This record gives sequence, structure tokens and C-alpha cells, in this order.
Amino acid sequence: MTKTIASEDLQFNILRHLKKSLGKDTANATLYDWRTSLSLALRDLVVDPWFQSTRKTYEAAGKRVYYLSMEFLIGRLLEDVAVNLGAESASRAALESLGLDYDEVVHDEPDAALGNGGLGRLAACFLDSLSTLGIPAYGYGIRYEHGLFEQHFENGRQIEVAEGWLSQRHTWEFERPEVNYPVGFGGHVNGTWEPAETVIANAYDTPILGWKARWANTLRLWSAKPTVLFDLGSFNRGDLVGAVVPEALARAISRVLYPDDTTEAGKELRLKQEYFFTSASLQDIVRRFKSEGFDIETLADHVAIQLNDTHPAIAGPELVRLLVDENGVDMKRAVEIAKACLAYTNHTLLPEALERWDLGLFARTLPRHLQIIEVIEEEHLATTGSHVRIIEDHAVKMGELAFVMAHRVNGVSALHSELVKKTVFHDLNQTYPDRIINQTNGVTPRRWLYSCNPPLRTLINKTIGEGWVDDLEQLNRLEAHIADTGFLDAFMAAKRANKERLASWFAEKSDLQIDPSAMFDVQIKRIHEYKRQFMNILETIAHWNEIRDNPNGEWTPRLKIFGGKAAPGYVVAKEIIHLINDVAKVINADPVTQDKLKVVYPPNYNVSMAEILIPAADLSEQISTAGKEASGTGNMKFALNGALTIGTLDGANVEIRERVGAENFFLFGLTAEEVVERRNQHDYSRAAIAASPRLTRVLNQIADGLFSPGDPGRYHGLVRLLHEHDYFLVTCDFDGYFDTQRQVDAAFVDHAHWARMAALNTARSGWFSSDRTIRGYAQDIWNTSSLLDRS
Ligand code: NBG
Repeated sequence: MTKTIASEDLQFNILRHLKKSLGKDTANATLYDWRTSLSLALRDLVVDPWFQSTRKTYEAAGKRVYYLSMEFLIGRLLEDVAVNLGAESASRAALESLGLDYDEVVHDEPDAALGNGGLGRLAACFLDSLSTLGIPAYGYGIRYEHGLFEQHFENGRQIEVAEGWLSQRHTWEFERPEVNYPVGFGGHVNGTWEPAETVIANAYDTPILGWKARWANTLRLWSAKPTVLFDLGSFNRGDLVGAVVPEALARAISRVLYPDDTTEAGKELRLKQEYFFTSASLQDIVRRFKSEGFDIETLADHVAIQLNDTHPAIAGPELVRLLVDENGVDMKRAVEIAKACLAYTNHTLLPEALERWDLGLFARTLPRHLQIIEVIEEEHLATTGSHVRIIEDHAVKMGELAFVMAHRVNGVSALHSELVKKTVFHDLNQTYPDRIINQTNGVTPRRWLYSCNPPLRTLINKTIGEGWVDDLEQLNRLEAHIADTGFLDAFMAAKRANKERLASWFAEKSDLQIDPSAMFDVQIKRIHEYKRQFMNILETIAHWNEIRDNPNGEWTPRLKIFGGKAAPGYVVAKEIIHLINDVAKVINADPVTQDKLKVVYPPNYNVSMAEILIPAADLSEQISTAGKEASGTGNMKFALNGALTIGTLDGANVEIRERVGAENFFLFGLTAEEVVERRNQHDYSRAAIAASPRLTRVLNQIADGLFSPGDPGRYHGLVRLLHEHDYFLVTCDFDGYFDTQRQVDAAFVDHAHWARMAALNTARSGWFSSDRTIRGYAQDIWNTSSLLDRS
């Protein structure tokens, strides 16, 4: 149990850090100084639980989980730490007595945006749950100097600007100069591998504290350094630029996050990043294992390695290499041991996202690994009779490699796992029928309810106590209060408070006046054709048309909120962004629809923005083409915070609907099977457009330049795409979507009924905790358990 933290002590320590760690006095302290001092004062309190957890882990001599991920989309940490320490009110009070505002200080922290979207955020939620559950674990990744780019809008267009979170001191990390490993690239194999170049991976550790500070694990991120800091020879010859080249080349490896979530990067630097962090992590894992004196034969009894997508799939051959070349294990046995340690999570079925490396590039960069992969492939083909190759069409297929080298492969929602079996890994599933399992994603309730939604947290605590925070299924106890109008009123009052908070946030950022009683309809996620922000904005236009046709009708006021970034090279996604901004400009300026419809698209959506938007949402847009969204996790956050979903039968929407009840969910659209059938029909999109006067009208308006008056041709490409190659079936689902939105309108004005549906969404979302997900991984994949002493 945590000790109560007194605000006087905290204040003393804040002032001590201000003076001794930052060298500032109170008269000259900036917001940054105060935030850093508070962070350091709280960080001091994290160290003991962190050490205790490490000690317990060594004592137990059991298994550790190693979560290898190219991405950790963490967001801010200060509030997280304060909450887990139980030091939120003490921090508030300490700052207040210093004349400072806690919320302002907390919001000064830049997001650690070391990820693109769902996959990276899931990794962050998993770290939180591993610590809350007391499962000994390390997260391993890359300490990117520049995280996900900052998004700006210039005349409605997305502009990318480099992000610089490390330009300030990152208070939460501890540099470990003594923990470093060489990572080689290129060269030749003459019996042993002689790499042509080597960089150094240097560790930085961030403690990850669990709920009530009962346990803390470590996130270890690697930074690339050169073996020789400065080429003095070049310098002495007068070549100043040449002298810094080795350093620049080495550092390039951890310089920047690839800003793409679903298309293959295919670049040499990306392959180097993947190998860089995987190799450093595995060297670290083997070193730790050996330091405990265990026999290398027992590696899998102590080490569970989870591959977050194929990005670290090189772990298979790398672990074999370490066992064979550096620990004298026989090749066949090394492959067996590696398989027993490794498991792989698939996060997407999109063919363009399945990593394949050009064989020539791969052979040049990792010649020893290519040899090992040949051995792995040969053994796989010979022992199983399978025809699925790892090396094919002059490429190394990382999905197949990860699959073959894993003892378990999992999808991230029930539907997705079934589709993994039927599609991408159909043949491998026949060969290894027990290997694919499902672990439906989850989200951490600490960040995604407790911290981000204080009004609702307070109401829930008052109604059922605080046990739900680390046992989220307890939320079902709220159901006993569903018939109580007092409870429902309080529930909607909490929602209203969040909407008002958001309205003032908008007022601060722009001159837009928002009416908090309008329905807040939110779609926030990466911009992608399959996620169909395009369909959402088309429906918005159609709705606007109908209001204009009948301005005195009974319209339910709506605020359409969009948020999200497009990959810099994804042309269509960027056009969709531009269109949304252009449409917003026209609609928001229309006096006829003024108080009925508004469209906002705040730039630079990130974790912190999600924390303001989600609690304020009435309606959650989860409208992907069925079969394309592996799971979704935003969908869970919305339901948990009492938003109703409008969505397709895709990803985890299916399970959300099952749990919250079909009557509390707005369903529309083709199913995954129907999507496949429809694509086989001749000219399906033209037929759908012709059958929908509403859609035809909207597309004509766009094509006529109604939203781009000075540049009428601006969206001809987008409109043509829908006619000729509507791969994501926007046209086919449009009418169903429009009609369902009108049902939402009607439901929203029945306040009592809406309140009941919203509260039931919260009450029945407990299963979507990442604690439940991690328990599933621990039991079905890792075979490990909690070391928490619950007494
Ligand atoms: C994403 C899927 C989401 C899923 C997250 C986490 C990638 C490659 N995939 O549907 O698109 O929720 O992974 O599993 O980012």
C-alpha cells in the first residue's frame, strides 16, 4: 500500500528540486521549471517501488515478459505518475500554495509521441497493465529524437513539422551509459559474421508505475551512438564536415519515427531501425538471463518475448544467432529454444502493411541472418510438408518469418483473429492449427477514465466505490442504478461538464463558439481510406443539404469533430483532410444552418487531445469498411466514457455491441462477408451512386467546386475515385449510414432514454480493460503470473 503523501513534504521537495536540480529560484522559475520540479519530486517516490519490484523479480527467479515494439505512444506521464502514487491532491495543494495551477502545470508536458496510432497506444496501455498486475516485464523500443510529426493546417492542407519532445529535459528517464551493446550491419560471413559497420545502442530507462504504486516495471529505449564519436583524422585534414559524418550516420538510426502506420516503409533505414532495437534488446535479455546463472537450455522458462507486429520479427533469426554464434548452442536446438520464447501479434490484414524486404537489401544488410532464415525455412518445409516459403519472389516475408518462429500468433479482436486464419495466414494455419489464438485489445482505465474524466470518476466512486480502477468489470454494479433518475441526471451532468471543458478549449484555440447542448459527434484516428472519414464528411454535406432544404424543421444540433493525421506520403488521405477543412469553412459560415450544424477539425491530434475529446463525446464514429479495422481501441475508450457508437460490424465493434447490447449501439453497413461479395459485382459503386439521389447531389456539389470556389477541379480526383475504384465501399454503405445518423438524431432528443443508453455503455464496458487483455496473454501465451503481494 502507498503511504499518504503530504502536500507540505511535496512542496518542500518541489522547492528543493527547483533550487538544487534546476538551479533556479522561485522569482525566476518558469512553468517548465515548476513542471520539472514537480516531476522530479514525484519521480523520487517512484524509485523505491521500482527497486522493490526488481528485487522481488530476482528473488522469484521466474519468468519475465519482454514486449518488443517499434512504437510506444505514451503521451504525458506526470499525471499518470501522480494518479498511480495517489499524489494527485497533494500535488494540487502543493502547487496551489506556491501560487500555481496543477492543470496548467500538467498540461505543459509535451506528449511522448513515439508511435503512430493504435499499435503504439496499445503498447503503452499494456505497459500500464503489466505494472498494475505486477507481472515482471520490460518494454523495449527506440528512443526517437523526433516522435510523430506535428500537424499544421495551411489553407486546409496538412503540413508536417518535425516534433521535438527531447528539446526539453525528459524528466522521467534515467540514462544508462554503462548499458550499451554493439549492433552490426553488412559485411561478410566467413565462418563468423564480420559486420562492415557497427553502432552502439545505449539504454535509457523509464519506470512504469502501476496502480497504487504496488509495482513498477521498466521501459528501456535504445538510442544509437557511433563507436567513434568524432573523426579526428578528417578534422585534422581540415575536413570539418567529414569529421562529423560517422556520428551523423549512427545517430540517424534513432533520429525519427517512421510516420506511417499501415503502409510498408521498405527503406534501408527502417530495416536498420528494426534490427538495431531488436538486437540490442535480445543481447540485453540474454545478458540478464546469464547473469542469474541459469543454463541456456532453460531460456524459455525465464524469457517470454512478445513481438508487436512484424517490426521486430528479425528477433527469430537474431536470437538463433546469439545462441549459436555466441553461446555455442547447436542450430536445431537454438531454433527450438527461440520458438519457445517468441510469440507474435498481428495488427492488420491490409496487404500493403505486411512487411517484405527486398532480398538484395536484406542480404547486404544482414547476411548472417539470411543464412539462418534459410535454415529456418528449410526445417519448416521439411518437417511439415508446407509449401509456404519465407523467402519468395526475391523478398523476405516478415509475417511468415514471425509466424514460423512463434509458438503463438494472436489477432487483436475475435473477428480479426478469424480473418487472420482465413486470409493472410490461411495455409500456415492449416499447417500449425493450434498456433493462432485471439486476444481482444483493451485500454487502461487509469488513463482512459480515471484521469481523463474527473467528473465521471467522482460519480462512479460515489456510486460503487473505487475498486473498479483495477477491476474494471465492477462497473457492472452501476447497472443497479440505471433506473434511478438521480443517477442518470448526475451521469449526464458529468458529460455536460466535459463538454463545457471542451467548448472552452475550442474557444481558447479558435474563435469558434460551440454550444455544449449540441450532440458532439467525434471521429478521431489516423486518416485512412478504410476508416472512411470520407464517408463521414459526405454524410455531413448531405445532412447540411437537408437542413437547408427545410430550415424550419426539427433538427438535432450537431457538432462534427474530426481529428487525425495522414501519413505524409498518403496523397488520398491528405486530400480527404483538405476536403474536410474546406467543407467546414463553408458550413460554419452558413447563417441558415448556424445553430444546427458545425464542423471542427483541430490540428495535431494526439494522446493529450484524445483525453479532452473522448470524455466529451456523445457519439463515437467507428465506421470502417467491415473486415479492415483489426480491432480499434478508441472505440473502447468512447464506450467506457459513455458515448454511443455508430459503427459497422468490424474489429472490436462486434464485441462492444455484444456487451453493451444491440439496442445501445447504432449499427449499419455491409458485413465483412458482404464486402467481399460486393466487390465482385460489376460496377458496384456507380450502381450505388445512381441509386442514391442524396449521394449523387453531394458528389456533384463537390465536383462543381462548391467547397473549393477558387479551384473547382480540386476534388475531381477524389470524386472519380469513388466512381471508378471505391475499394472501401463508401458508396455502398452511404445510405445506410445516413439513415442511421437520423436515428441517432431522434434518439438524442429523448434525453432520458439517451442517458440510459450512455450509462449502460459505461456500465458494460468493463471487459475492455487492458488488464483483462494482459491476463489473457499471461495465461495463454506467456505462461507467467503476478508477483503482487495483495495483502
Ligand atoms: C492497428 C489496427 C487497429 C488496432 C491496433 C492495435 C496497426 C498496424 N494496426 O485496429 O489498425 O486496434 O493496431 O491492435 O497500427
